Amino acid sequence: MKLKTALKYSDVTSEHTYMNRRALLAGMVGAGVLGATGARAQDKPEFKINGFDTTETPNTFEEITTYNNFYEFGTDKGDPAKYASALTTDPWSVEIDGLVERPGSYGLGDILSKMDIDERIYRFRCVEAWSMVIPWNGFELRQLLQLAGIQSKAKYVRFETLYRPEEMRGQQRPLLDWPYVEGLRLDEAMHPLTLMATGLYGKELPNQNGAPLRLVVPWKYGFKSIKSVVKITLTDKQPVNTWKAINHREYGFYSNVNPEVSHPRWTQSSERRIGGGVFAKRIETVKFNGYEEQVADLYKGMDLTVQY
Ligand SMILES: Nc1nc2c(c(=O)[nH]1)N[C@H]1C(S)=C(S)[C@@H](COP(=O)(O)O)O[C@H]1N2
Ligand SMILES: [Mo]
Repeated sequence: MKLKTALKYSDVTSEHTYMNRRALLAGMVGAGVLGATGARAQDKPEFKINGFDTTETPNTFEEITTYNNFYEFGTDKGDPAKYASALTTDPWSVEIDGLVERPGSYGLGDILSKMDIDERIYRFRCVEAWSMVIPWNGFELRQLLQLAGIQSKAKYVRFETLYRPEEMRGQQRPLLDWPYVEGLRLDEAMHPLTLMATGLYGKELPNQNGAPLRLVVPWKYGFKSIKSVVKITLTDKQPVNTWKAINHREYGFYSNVNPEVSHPRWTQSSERRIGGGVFAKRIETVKFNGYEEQVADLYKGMDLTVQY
């Protein structure tokens, strides 16, 4: 495993120091963003994307690992933290098949030995209108797809989560149509922002966050970021993703963060930043979750109110 970033969590002594060093690097301290009022209390999120990283203060490890959506372990936000330790994540392999040159079962250790592990401080926006800032570790999905070799007819990538009801107690009930499935268009999958996360805060990925390997697509609603991936299929047909299959009026295939397209049951124009406290004001939701400059080109000519 090769670590590319100069500043890693393991370089510093505490989460507090870590965040302040990140802020210093981002030039935020001088601007007073870390002052008493804090970015979380402001109406407009104040941030820049420097390279890959947002300049906002990351949520704490505690927040990121105790407020989760992972229906394989139950539907309450606290269920994954309570029950996901039952999941065996070693050994782990990923079946890569479909329109690839080298289909087969790829062991996780083998994959990791070939990937460049980076740190990415990403904004994360759930379709339920809450958000966090998460310091992930991981590698770009395109590196893995290139390892398998992409055939020229491939247009989409389909992902599948593990199905193991003995260890994933939520799968013993028909909460969703198991296994959880997600998909991306190939150009979205090849975008350098699209990450396969293997850790957070420089630590191994906790089970509740989708260990040992989960997708992270920061400009899309959180449900696209499928957890505990065991299968990746390149295909020429748009995959049917789990949430769209359940309710296609409420959840689409693209699922790009878009404040102009409301969910049928609530607005998507603002969000609640986790950790802000009960009195914190909601912050404005921004198009493509703040990554418009990086990804808008992927959707040129598309009507995003129709292809939501
Ligand atoms: N397999 C699987 N992946 C999943 C989910 C799930 O229930 N099962 N929930 C999704 C939703 S709705 C969100 S918001 C994010 C939550 O990721 P986090 O718990 O790491 O913040 O995971 C996504 N990936
Ligand atoms: Mo979500």
